[in-house]
Amino acid sequence: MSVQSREVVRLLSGNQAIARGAYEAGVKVAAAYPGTPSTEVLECLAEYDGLHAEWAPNEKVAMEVALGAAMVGARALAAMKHVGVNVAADPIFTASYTGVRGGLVIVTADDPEMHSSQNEQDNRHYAQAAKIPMLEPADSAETKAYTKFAFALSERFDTPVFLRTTTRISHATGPVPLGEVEPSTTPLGFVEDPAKWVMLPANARRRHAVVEERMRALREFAETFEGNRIEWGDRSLGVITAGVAYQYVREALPHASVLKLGMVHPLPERLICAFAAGVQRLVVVEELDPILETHVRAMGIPVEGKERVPIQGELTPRIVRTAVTGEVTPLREPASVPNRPPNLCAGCPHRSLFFALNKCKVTVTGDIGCYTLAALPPLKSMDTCVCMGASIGNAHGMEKALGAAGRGKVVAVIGDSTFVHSGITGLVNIVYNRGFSTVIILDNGTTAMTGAQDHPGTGKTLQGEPTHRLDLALLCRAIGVEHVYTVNPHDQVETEAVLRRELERDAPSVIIAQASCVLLPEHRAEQRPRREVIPELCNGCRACGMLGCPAIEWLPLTPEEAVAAGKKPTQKGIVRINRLMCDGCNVCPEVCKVRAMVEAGQ
Ligand SMILES: Cc1ncc(C[n+]2csc(CCOP(=O)(O)OP(=O)(O)O)c2C)c(N)n1
Repeated sequence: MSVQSREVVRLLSGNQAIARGAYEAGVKVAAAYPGTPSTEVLECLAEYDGLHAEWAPNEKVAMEVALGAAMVGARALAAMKHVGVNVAADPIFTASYTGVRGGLVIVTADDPEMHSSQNEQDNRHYAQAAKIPMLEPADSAETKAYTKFAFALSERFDTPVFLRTTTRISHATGPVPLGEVEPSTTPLGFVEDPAKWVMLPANARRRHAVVEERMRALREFAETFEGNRIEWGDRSLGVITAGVAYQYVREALPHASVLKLGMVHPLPERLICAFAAGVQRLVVVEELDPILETHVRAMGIPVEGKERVPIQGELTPRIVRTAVTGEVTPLREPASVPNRPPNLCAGCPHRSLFFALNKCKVTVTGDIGCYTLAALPPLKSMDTCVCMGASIGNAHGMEKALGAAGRGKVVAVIGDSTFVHSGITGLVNIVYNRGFSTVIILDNGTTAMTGAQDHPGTGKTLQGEPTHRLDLALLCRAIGVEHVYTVNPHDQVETEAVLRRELERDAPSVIIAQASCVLLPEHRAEQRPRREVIPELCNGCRACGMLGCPAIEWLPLTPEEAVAAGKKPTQKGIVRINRLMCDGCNVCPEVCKVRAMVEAGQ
């Protein structure tokens, strides 16, 4: 084999494969807002030359940026986690009407089992509702191939194309043959065409007809799309499946006949009929909602599905085997790993803020980010969490409903990235509607939850290059909030004083709790004195345990050990600070009533 003809194969995750596929398709513009499990798509794309990749402040903007690029003929991609599609749904639904010029691919990374999400919605519904074709790969190689193909499909049918992955596909790695870059031949430039681009009702009515005609053509295309394929096996059982569920079916039911759908919308009805006619028993195995099943049943084909296969959570080969055959495979003994609840890092500024906030005894409308962990013990200081940006509207709604009784009783807490994503309009609303809420912005200088991505408030781009830094305090003042204060949450005395003062205020106020995320390299590079406990002073009261800091360790003592250590026999233990973990935030000394926590010696 000559060197030229040898295929290069790389081990790539699904997310890396999407980036590679987009690169090979000659994508020109890519935009995203981070969110597990899709985050790495843009991080990987940013490493390729010849394209522009950016973090958008939220998914709606990412989608609009990608659509703009597609309007002028460039191939473009927007990537988001499943709930991001909710945020971007407005432009997505109308982009279905306008169509594209350059290929436009929308990556939706769904999260069955909710490994890191607030719900497990099945975004195949969006393909149906927005009348947009959707491809669903089953491994990394298919993910790359489908991504590349999706751009061509988009241009051929003048439509955005959804590429749906789920966590297992996004994060699992597999061999991927690399290919050549094959860009679009569409010339760049805006071609005026109001009937296509200006969705006034009169134009939109005509475009809706175009969409219906396109769906008809796509249904025809689906019949011969090679990603929809029958794998004949034992004809006594036929399984229709797609995505990662296909892998489970192949493992659990190796002899079954399988119809693997690579395109989950629209569906190839003739192919489905042919498959159903060729098997004695037909079962649909799909994760989450009965989307394929409902369609097959509506075609008048008797089929089994969700009465056997769980509607909730991820599937596994074991679940699939039991669901389809009734055979129960014994579970392997679970590994004996101690249960460790998620916790904020040692030195996390969120812990300090919530510790101070706890003392104020208020209802805390929360938001999504690392700080959501404050809802768990021992801090237990967040009372609601719905979706990104909801904290501010929730607080305002509570206060308006409670009237005078609610004054000073409700606080909204939101991270800096989340505030920029979808908190700003909530704050505008408070000012506009003469609310009086206190809003706390937890400004740790990053999008920590998803792995420390930059955002408009960090002053750095996706590529880490310097750019304008959005000044949150200035922005809040421009919105009309007259009382904007920045505090260092590690300074408990100041933070508590400002919190109490602003809670009492009869006007909206914003407190920016500003201290770096401990995982940022610049923070780690700083030298800060660590803390240690003077064992002779510790009386085992465990007041410091209320911080939930992982660097604070509890050493249990028997009555004999307590006496030997010079303590009362009733003292149950003493506290020790793990110096490797301590970040030197200096909050624990404020909590220790016996002043046992001091600066550590070298
Ligand atoms: C619509 C939507 N997009 C993305 C996410 C994923 N996500 C959850 S919280 C968050 C941002 C967290 O950053 P920040 O608000 O700064 O808080 P931090 O984690 O830094 O404390 C992201 C991107 C989501 N849950 N919903």
